Amino acid sequence: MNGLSRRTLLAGGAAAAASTLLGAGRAAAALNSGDHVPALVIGSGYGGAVAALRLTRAGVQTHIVEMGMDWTGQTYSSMLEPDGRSYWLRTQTVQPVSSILGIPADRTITKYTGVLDPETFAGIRVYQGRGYGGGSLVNGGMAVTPRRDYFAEVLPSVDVAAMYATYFPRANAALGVNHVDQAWFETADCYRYARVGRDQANASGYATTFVPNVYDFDYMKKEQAGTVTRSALASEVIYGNNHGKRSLDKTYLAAAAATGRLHVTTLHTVTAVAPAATGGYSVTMNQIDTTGATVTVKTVTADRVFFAAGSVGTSKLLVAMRAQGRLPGLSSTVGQGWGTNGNVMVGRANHVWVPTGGLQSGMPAMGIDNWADPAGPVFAEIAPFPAGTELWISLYLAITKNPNRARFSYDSSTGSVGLNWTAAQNAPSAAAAKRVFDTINAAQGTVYRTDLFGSNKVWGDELTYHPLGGCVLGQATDGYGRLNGYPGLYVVDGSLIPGSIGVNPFVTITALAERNIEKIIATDLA
Ligand code: FAE
Repeated sequence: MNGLSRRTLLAGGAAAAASTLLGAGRAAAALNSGDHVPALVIGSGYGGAVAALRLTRAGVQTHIVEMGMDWTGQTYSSMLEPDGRSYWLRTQTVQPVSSILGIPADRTITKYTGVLDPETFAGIRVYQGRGYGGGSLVNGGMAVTPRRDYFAEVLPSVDVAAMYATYFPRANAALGVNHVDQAWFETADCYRYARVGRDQANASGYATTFVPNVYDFDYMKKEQAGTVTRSALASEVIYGNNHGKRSLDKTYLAAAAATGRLHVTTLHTVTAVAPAATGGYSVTMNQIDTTGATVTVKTVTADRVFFAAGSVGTSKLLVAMRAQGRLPGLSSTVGQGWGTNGNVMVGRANHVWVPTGGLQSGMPAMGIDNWADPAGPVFAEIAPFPAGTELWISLYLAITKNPNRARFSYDSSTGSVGLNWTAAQNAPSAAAAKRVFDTINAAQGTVYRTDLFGSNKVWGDELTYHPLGGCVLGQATDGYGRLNGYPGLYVVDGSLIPGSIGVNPFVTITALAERNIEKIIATDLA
């Protein structure tokens, strides 16, 4: 119980009482210095959204603090003509595919609190979403439940039967996961690239599988038919979708808001969490403007704090708090066990008589499943290259079983947190992917593109879309995400998963959060 009853939580605090509610049920008032709240969630991605929904439904006044913007009522920038809205506080784009035919892809933009952040460490660029909805705003929507045996291998302390009977179905339902109409897929122009990728893989002896998505496939059908405004078919994806996508702001977060107990403070970056003299935790945050400048610094207190800042955000914050002596009792394993989910990108050049389509849906619908191959498990998403013109390129984001891990550490001279992943650690990912794509190239008589990730470079191995770990379940926390030694502090996001899950990760992050928050509400908040 940690000395706090549900009645206290229900009573809320001054901030909760002072908030006015918008039509959607979300409180308009941002947090102010001195506020005391029952539950504060740092970040509004998958882990944060699950915590917010389940806490509010349990009657708890819940405050989300999110460093990015609330994009409700705003528009995202075009993928082909990116502007400041596309990147987080950058004056130049940092496109995952950095060049084509020797021509650099990046362009100058206005510095703004845009939606995609390619956070750059010494040996890896980690792409993350910034905004109310976290990664759901920028991701490809691929909603994949992991292989049961690999989930059990990665998280052996978790009851696998309960995950697959209860929490994965719960997550898939709440996320609005849907399946492409397979008959339509076979004829739709926008999925020619996926059919080409599938047929070439099958002809080389590899199995393929349809991949569910949170993008509304009925909406996409209408896009193809020309009866609605295009989004996935207008090359929109990594800078946000203006239509069609069931991002978290439209699913979990909207449902939490509908309880009338959700309070959201955006453009605020949490910088410190420490025990408060009066009990609970003191949480310090910088309110920023859209140039990234700090407008004011606020400190509030919270009875419970849920870390949902993502694998990188949560790990960085906790490692800094331990090093600065604010949470000195955190486990030495906080900051460890970080990995890239084995991500590596690669492009193949098709023959001129094998077009991949000038119109390509930004939402992938098909994957090559070679995970069962013990010599080098690979699950490769057949990715779009939505340049708006025929390029004859097959692009893939391969997920591999890369055993390498890295750790975050605090640099007291700069006050920043670094990550010691090295470029060499991606070698097993490229090696596993090479076996598959060498075979496909040999069967097709094709070659790799060597111009997409730098000059004369085959592998897009300096980036990841799938940061995982840094605060591993059962090591840095107990078996449900409680931070050891600090009652009332919880981790609920992708940092709990130790570096790899074998498929695109957000369904797993969501389902694990569902499992953990159910236990926490039942035992700590009863
Ligand atoms: P996340 O969604 O990153 O949310 C963390 C939130 O915390 C963000 O909104 C941050 O702005 C916020 N934050 C961070 N630090 C602070 C702070 N100090 N104070 C306040 N707020 C803070 O975390 N996964 C799939 O399963 N399928 C896909 O198709 C897929 N495609 C992807 C495509 C791209 C381009 C990218 C970047 C990712 C993709 N992912 C995909 C990965 C997926 O989006 C990611 O695993 C989840 O978003 C991680 O969820 P978390 O809740 O851990």
